[in-house]
Amino acid sequence: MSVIITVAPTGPIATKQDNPMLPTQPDEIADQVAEAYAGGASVAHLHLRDRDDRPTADLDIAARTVELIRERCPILVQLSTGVGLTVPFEERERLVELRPEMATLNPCSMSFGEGEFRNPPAGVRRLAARMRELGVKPELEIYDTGHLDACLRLRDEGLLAEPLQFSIVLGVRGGMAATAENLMTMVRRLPAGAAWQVIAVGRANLELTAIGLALGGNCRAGLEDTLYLRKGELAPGSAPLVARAAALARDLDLAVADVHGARRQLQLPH
Ligand code: KMH
Ligand code: ZN
Repeated sequence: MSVIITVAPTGPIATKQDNPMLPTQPDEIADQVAEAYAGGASVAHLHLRDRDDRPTADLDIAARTVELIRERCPILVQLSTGVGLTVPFEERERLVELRPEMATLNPCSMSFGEGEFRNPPAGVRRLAARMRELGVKPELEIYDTGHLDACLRLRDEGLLAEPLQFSIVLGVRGGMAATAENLMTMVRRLPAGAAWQVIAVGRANLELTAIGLALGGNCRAGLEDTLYLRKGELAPGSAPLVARAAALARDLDLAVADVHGARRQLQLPH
């Protein structure tokens, strides 16, 4: 088994004012994804922005971004159906119609910082069913212990196929705090055979990414999760964060998966 590194170049909230290197337009995102691919990322987790840099689920913008990425490198594409807190669920769920290799599935509604992240149960079921129909692999985003239980219920209802793939999200205000203890609790509770990665948001990004790798998980790196390389030093893009994650893995004697290895491990069709 080798470590799958997912690059997350653009999130739902940060702006270029927070970090001028944040890519927001399709060509900027594609360029940074290609750099991250060269540094060891095999999956690209994507949020899109409109011309005014607001989060969007616009299918043309998404398709254009994916096309530009495919021109540059063969990285696996994972579209975020989380999109952004202001975009209605009914728009967000349409993104899977582009049939990316993967897409996120956020199983529950929650507070998210000062905003609300709406994932109504009927919508989540509909989206899970549609992803299964289209052959889009869900990345299950769990921000709390109850979110894992919700995913297991979806599995039991036949809406999710095994092996399940989880992101354990730590550090969002409204979800679990970014602590090693919370990570351990979640890892212990995962069903046998599940793939998982840590998404550590904010200051604890480096530390919890390292702990996740040491525990046998995959990892995610990029400006979506932290805007800084270290305290007071803005990251000049996602590639340096990916390079750091790859170095951490190698220092732990773990191989970094290429796209073929990632496909195999996640049991995606070839
Ligand atoms: N922004 C992260 C806290 C998604 O895009 O669907 C979680 C995330 C979820 O990446
Ligand atoms: Zn995301």
